[in-house]
Amino acid sequence: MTNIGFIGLGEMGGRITQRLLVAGYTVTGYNRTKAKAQWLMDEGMLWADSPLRVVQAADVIFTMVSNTAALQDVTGGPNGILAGMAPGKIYVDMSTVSPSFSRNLAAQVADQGAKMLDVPVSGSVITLEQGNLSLMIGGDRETFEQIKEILLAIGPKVNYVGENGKAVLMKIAINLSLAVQFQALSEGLLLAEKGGIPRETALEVFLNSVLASPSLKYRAPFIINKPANPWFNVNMMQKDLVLAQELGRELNVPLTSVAVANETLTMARAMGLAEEDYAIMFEALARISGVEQV
Ligand code: NA7
Repeated sequence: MTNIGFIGLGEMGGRITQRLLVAGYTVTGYNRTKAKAQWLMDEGMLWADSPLRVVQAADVIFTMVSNTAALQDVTGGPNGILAGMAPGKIYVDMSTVSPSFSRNLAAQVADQGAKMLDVPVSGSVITLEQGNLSLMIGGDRETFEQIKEILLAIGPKVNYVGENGKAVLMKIAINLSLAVQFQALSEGLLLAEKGGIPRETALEVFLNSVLASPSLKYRAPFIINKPANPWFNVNMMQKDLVLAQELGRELNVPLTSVAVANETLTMARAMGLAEEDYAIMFEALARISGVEQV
């Protein structure tokens, strides 16, 4: 069976690694903060001391880190991924980062005789745990076919999108709706609440309506009960919207609803809520609407 490497064992990367271990793969992992990976070592993951060491131990290497700067940190330098890339290795980045950075990285990987795919995912912690994650694939189709079985062990929906960078572009195009939908949900709920309908009632009716998307179904309840650990915080959500805005400017596509949702996230940051799950957009809008928090 293929030896797998995984770098970036956060909320998503950690759980994906766990799925790969359960599927029977040997996984060698690295995380900047080693303590956060202890639970995976307890479940059989092998530890390596740097991204380079992971690459040396594996044939297919995954990364899933916060943003473009983090990806630069784990790929560059003498202990980075690029230093170990060689013919026969396949590198898969699952982070949501700048598509142009991803394309450049793929070119550097190809210069060393290896292959890279961008494979971002749609879905959250709960989607992943339920085995319903959706994966988008950018890069050459042949490389995708080579590792399709591994990707299917992560999630049941794998969609080939196009050449390098196209899957991460697609992911950003999808993710902008998360915040935009939450903005509209929050505004509707506040209208209902200020008009005299209890928040719980309004939320329940909303989630029984045709507007209850899968993402709103799992995240809207956070308006009533905040999660113990944020699944995707304000900073991370805003990172995706800013990536969308950069693409909008580059491709001349006005993203008007994104601009509004992005300002709500900035408002939440200004209120000291940057580390909260982005469902806190509701609270930020409630405060400026003069609605008491329950
Ligand atoms: P998390 O849970 O915030 O995890 C982020 C991971 O990225 C975590 O392993 C971090 O290590 C790692 N990270 C962050 N910055 C760096 C730097 N500079 N160097 C090395 N490693 C770093 O995010 P998610 O799992 O929810 O999401 C990951 C990506 O998937 C993101 O692009 C999403 O948009 C989609 P740490 O544990 O903090 O040491």
